[in-house]
Amino acid sequence: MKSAAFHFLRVGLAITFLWIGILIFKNPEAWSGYLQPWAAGLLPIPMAQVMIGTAILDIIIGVFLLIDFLPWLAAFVGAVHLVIVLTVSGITDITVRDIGLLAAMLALMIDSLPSPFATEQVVTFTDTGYSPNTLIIKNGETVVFKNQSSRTMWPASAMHPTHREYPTTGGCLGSTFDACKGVQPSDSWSFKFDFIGAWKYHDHLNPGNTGTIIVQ
Ligand SMILES: [Cu+2]
Repeated sequence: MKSAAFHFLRVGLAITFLWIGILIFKNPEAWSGYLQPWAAGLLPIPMAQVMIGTAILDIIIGVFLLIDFLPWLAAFVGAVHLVIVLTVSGITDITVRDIGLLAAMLALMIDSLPSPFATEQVVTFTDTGYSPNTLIIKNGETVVFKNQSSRTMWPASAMHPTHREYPTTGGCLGSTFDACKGVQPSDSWSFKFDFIGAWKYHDHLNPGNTGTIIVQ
């Protein structure tokens, strides 16, 4: 998740939906012509209100996607909207584009769905080091580093001493994958992994103790 491809798709679809929303808003009558007569006959409220509502919905979807706010929900509503458009407008010259947009929306939704199965994974720190030494997790999962040793623990991204290997900034030294302080025996420190890769870490107080979190 949150790869460059996700952001290209998110911003591209945001521009498309904002743009179409504004176009419909400026000229609702022209766009209502795409509705098949059978679909127009089903409307419980006047056509002009339906088109204004559609314009507002498209703009809201566009704004949500643009600011990366609940992108899975915006993409879901956008995909439902496109299915309705494909259904009520029949096969026209622009159908081909709506199919592509629908596929892109579904891809965006699937990629940004919050995982209901996201669980906590545990790495235990003992006097002999981190266990398991290599832990494989799914992207978005949280790892709890539990200190069950007799000394203070400080997990942090490779490389010692700069801690810059994990690709975030804003930590105390480099990456945010950094406890930034000693964690006392029987305490723990948690970190949520959002980037796919093999992330090496070490104990900042005892850099010989290392481990790897593989995020898939
Ligand atoms: Cu270090």
